[in-house]
Amino acid sequence: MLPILYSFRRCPYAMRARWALLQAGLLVHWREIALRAKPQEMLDTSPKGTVPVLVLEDGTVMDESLELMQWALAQANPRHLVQNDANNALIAENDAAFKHHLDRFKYTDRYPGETKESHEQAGRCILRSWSDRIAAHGWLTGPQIGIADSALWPFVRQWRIADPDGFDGDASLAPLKHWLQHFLNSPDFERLMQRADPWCPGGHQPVFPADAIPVPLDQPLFHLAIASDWQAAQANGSYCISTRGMHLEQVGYIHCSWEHQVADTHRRFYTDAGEVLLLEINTADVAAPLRADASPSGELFPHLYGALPLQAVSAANRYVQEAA
Ligand SMILES: N[C@@H](CCC(=O)N[C@@H](CS)C(=O)NCC(=O)O)C(=O)O
Repeated sequence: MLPILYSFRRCPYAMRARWALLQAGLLVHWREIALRAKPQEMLDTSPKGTVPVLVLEDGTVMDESLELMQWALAQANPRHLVQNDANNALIAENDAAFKHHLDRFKYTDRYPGETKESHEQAGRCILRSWSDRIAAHGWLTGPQIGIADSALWPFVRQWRIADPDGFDGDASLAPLKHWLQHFLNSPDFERLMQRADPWCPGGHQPVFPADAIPVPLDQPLFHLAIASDWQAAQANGSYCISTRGMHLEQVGYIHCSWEHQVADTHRRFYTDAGEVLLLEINTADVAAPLRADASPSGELFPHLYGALPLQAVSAANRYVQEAA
């Protein structure tokens, strides 16, 4: 049984929650809702009536997006998103001051007595402070991506949608624009914005992400490893190479194959790689989440969203390419 996620496609809080679920390699039953007609099941679970809401198998309910992000990253944080006070302070600034100005800038007519200009100015002032941080450090709170980066970009996107010319034309926001583009260009953005019809009890129950499936645990997984990488892992205690020349932290997961996919994976990426080992992975000994995600061709491949413990590898034999 998977956790249940009540979500709304364009809600920035739900977007950041879905982003964290994607990063952590998790799969959930996806109940897309219409804000004007919230399902009674959701209100019974969380009477405050906001999305996102995540309901775990044991009945635990999380109905604050930040709580949900933190829970997801506690399951797996393969890109090592930084979580510290500086990140929390920025999220607090976004959720209070920036959201306040964003709403009044975007929907001024819903707030009698407010002027668009004052909120534009105040919102831009916050955006500039974030842009300055990115210019100085690379990410909002330092040289490494943090939970604040992942939590804020859907709100910055909303601001830009409300005022694309003002946002793009403001030279002081150039670092922020570039930062936003990083998220929008990521393949995860498309997955995050997949559409689903509003859920109704007894109706079709899709999963999120819609192009993924759970990895069956009754069959081994395989991973082709450069022999020297596998030797280095013996000293480190775990293996953290995603695929040839790429680290787990860069990619976000370790590429694996089912048995029938190994030969083709070798042919495509490893023929000139020197000594290559075929690791056979016992899924029962893997702690990090496993999820099978669609590759660009549509073929599903199993992915491990964390380090591969050495004891989960039941065999590591030299891979000999099959005769063509
Ligand atoms: N603090 C909540 C805020 C969530 C929130 O306000 N979501 C909006 C949608 S973007 C909502 O559900 N509003 C209820 C409504 O419009 O009826 C969180 O972080 O999850």
